[in-house]
Amino acid sequence: MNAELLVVITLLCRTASSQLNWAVQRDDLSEYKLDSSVAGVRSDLECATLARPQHQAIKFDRERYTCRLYSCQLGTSGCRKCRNARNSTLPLLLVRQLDELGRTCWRTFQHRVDGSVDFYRNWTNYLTEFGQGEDRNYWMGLEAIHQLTRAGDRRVRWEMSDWNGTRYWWEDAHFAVQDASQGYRVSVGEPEVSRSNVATCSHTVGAYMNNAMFSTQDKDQDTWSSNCAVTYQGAWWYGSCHCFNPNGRYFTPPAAFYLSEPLWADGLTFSSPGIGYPLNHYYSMKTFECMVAASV
Ligand SMILES: [Ca+2]
Repeated sequence: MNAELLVVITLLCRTASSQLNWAVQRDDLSEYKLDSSVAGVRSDLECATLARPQHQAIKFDRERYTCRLYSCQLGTSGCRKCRNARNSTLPLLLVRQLDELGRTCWRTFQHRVDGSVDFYRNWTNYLTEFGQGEDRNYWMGLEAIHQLTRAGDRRVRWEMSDWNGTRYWWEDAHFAVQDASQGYRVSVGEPEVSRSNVATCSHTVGAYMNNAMFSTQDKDQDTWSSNCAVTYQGAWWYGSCHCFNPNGRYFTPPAAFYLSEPLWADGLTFSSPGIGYPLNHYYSMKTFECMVAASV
């Protein structure tokens, strides 16, 4: 690798279309769409000045003097995953920063891709990391999530895909997890419609996530008379009980398509008000990923 590229360089240019800067970072181009390719460009800097707000990554080809402009297929604030940034097999791009604080990528703290890791675990297990790494089935650990978000100014992004390959995402402007003495209580801002392609529950509805402590099968800290973690076979910031259940049981088709009592809502389900199947508790998603804005 070119030594100069080991350093994440923030270009000082500020384009007319954006006040955010750019950083050199790896990412998965399959999540982007090539919008245009401009010939006769002489530098990264010039390439960056050509980007419009929809362009979330650019790539300057030094040999052909060509600037490629990419939009993200997961919304204007999507793509740019930290787990990709650390994957040396992926191409180096110039990516737009996520926010004014210089964050350049989404850090994965939870991820499900298949049923090869059991997520129905106890409190002690959820305190620390488990799984196969951020690219696959993964839990960062409550203490690490607390440390990552303790400043309290993190954006959070949720992504999932159904068994037809349709991808859904939504974001909240704020996400912070308190420490062990507070039961790893979460505070989460309201969903931001402009950064989402799916409507989701309001977190301030008392039954759901905001201000909930974390619960596991052996530590009931929810607000329900029974134990949400046992009933819904997961571990989460349950209120009474959940709008989505990322750490629930992993189902594969055809079982994933027809959850019903007593399995209703215990898969990787997502309930979107007013939309219906498959965005309700009868359908278990294929993948789920939870991320916060961070830097590499
Ligand atoms: Ca309870």
